[in-house]
This record gives sequence, C-alpha cells and structure tokens, in this order.
Amino acid sequence: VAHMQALGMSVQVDAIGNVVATYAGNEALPPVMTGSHIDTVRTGGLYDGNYGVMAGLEVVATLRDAGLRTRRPIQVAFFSNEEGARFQPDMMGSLVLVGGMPLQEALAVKAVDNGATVSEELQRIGYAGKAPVGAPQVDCFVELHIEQGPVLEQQGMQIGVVEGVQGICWMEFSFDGTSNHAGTTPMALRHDAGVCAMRTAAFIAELVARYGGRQLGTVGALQLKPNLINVIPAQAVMTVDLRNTDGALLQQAQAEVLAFARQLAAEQGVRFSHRQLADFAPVAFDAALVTSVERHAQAQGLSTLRMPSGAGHDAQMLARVCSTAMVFVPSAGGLSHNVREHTDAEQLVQGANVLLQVLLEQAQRA
Ligand code: HGY
Ligand code: MN
Ligand code: MN
Repeated sequence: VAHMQALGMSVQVDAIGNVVATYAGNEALPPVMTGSHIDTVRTGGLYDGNYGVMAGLEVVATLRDAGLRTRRPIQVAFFSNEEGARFQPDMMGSLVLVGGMPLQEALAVKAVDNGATVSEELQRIGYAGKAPVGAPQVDCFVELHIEQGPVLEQQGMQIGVVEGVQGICWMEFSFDGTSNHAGTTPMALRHDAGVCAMRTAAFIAELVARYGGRQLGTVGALQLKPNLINVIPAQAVMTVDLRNTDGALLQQAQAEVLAFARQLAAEQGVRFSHRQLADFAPVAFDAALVTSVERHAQAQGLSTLRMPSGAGHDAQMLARVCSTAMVFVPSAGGLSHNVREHTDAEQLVQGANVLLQVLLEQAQRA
C-alpha cells in the first residue's frame, strides 16, 4: 500500500480486505485491472501472488517515469485470502468481490488453526475496509503469475499463455469412531476412524490413477485424535483437494470419493460427515485477450506455450465479471508452495514486460 501511495495512486480497501489502487487515466472509462494476492501458504515462497502485484506496480512506475497517462485508468489490486489455507474457500476475497459469496458469510468463516473469524482478523490487521464490496466495473483483468508447475521449464518455453483454470473441489471429511485399547480390542470389534480416513486417502490415489488424464487428488491435512500410539483413533479429520480441467469428470470423482467414504464408515460403524469447502468449475479466459498476451510475448521475441492453469487464481473469479487472461513465467524445478520456489530475475522481467504491453494496449482502447 505504501508503494501504491508513493506512485500517487488512490487506494481503496473494501469490507473483505481487498485493496485496489488506481492510476488515473485521461478518460472516465472503465479501468483496466491487474494484480494478484500477497497472502501465501505458511510454507510458501516469495513469488506466488506477490510477483503479480509488484509487477503491476512496476508497470505503473514505468508509465509515471515516462510521463504517460493512458485513456483508461489502470488499477493494481491484491485480493484477500487467495490461498484459502486458514479460511476456506480459496480465492475468497475475489469471490466475494464478484458476488460469488455473500460478504457476511465470508466474514464469519473461522480459521482452521485457532478459530478466529475473517472479520476479527481483518480488524486485527487493520484491513476491515470501508469501501463497499461490489462487482468491479472493470474493462478487463490480466494477472501475471509464476506457473507453479514444471511445464514451461520442461518444454523450454518462456511465457505461458494461460487459456483457463481447471476446476477445483475442496472437501473436509470427519470420521467419528470409538477410541479403544490397541492391544485388547479385536479387529472385528473396532470402530477405527483412522483406518477410514487412511483407506479413503488410498482410494483417492487409486481413483486418480484410474481416471488418468488431468485428474488430480491430494490429501494435504489429516488429524487423528487422540493421536496416540496405543489408542484406536476416535476421530479423523482430513481434507480432500480434487482438480480436473474437465468439470464433468471432476464432479464424478467427487461423487465417487464421497460414496466410498460413506460406505466404508457405515461398514466400520463410524459416523461420517463432510463440509464442502470450495467447488469451482473450470474457467475459460477471454480468447481475444489470451491472443493479445500471446501476440505481445512473441513481439518481444519470447517463446510461448498455451496452457491451462493447474493452480487456482483470482483471475478465475474475475473471469465471471470481465474479460480475463493470465501470463505465466517458469518456476524453477516446477516447485511452488515451498520456500525454495524460484524464478530468475530475467524471467520475472520478461513477464512484466509482456504485462506492460498487454495493459498498455487494453488501456488505450476506447
Ligand atoms: O490452491 C490453489 O490452487 C491456490 O494456490 N489457492
Ligand atoms: Mn497464487
Ligand atoms: Mn498459492
């Protein structure tokens, strides 16, 4: 925000903590927006999200240094809680912004770690903004981001021309059984919540292998209670992250996993419940804007690859209200959500220059 103010931008903070800074244009036309997120997963790296925001500010600094004002205003935003690591769903700030989740519902979500609500945390950090949350009247949205996967590096390509984002399904499964003595309880008499969770995780791995294609499945969090070596787990709580570029297959995978968990819990005499934490269909970006990204990258002599995004992004939400596209730069070793996440400075500059040209073209349009 200090960077934004130093650039002479007007800054607004909305009620879900989204921050939108505006570099005025010459005409009162709907602005062109760029940006991303500045929250990370706890074990995240430097570039996921932050890169897109800082590059957006670099674009504005470049225009200001050149004494340039475009027809349309240019906005640089960062959206709250893109990661969804403490508060589900992910992309929460941009989802509320585009009307995909009621503000009050989002403000009431409790953190998985300490139960604090989004509202309490926004107050605590001073970002419970005054600006009302409403679908932004923006002309288009372009997000620059690291790929977070291995494709560009493996194929030796410099710029990812992102055509869309795959579907994401997040669920939380709770198995409630009976804790008992690990030494005296016959296997046939157990109501083992841990076995239910772990066999469900194994089922997910088998389902992904069976589906093949672009089906992905991850069990990232699993808590056992009482979590003691000689006590049959009374409770198991696990997260399920399923993704696919094909929305129908994703729904089918979700139904299969739920059916398996329910059936197994019933067989084991264990109570089962689940919470839907995110359910976002695949999104296709605006074809003309995608082509603009490709054209400007190639005009700068950069090699390009059209590809879907494996990770969720705020662009996935903005695509609901305006023409949207994304620009990727390579991730070293395809690593992300890992402190060793890295992209070379030269590659960061290449991505920022593509962003500059795309935003210039869009902001000069009548
Ligand atoms: O989970 C995701 O894909 C994103 O990092 N929130
Ligand atoms: Mn991100
Ligand atoms: Mn991320």
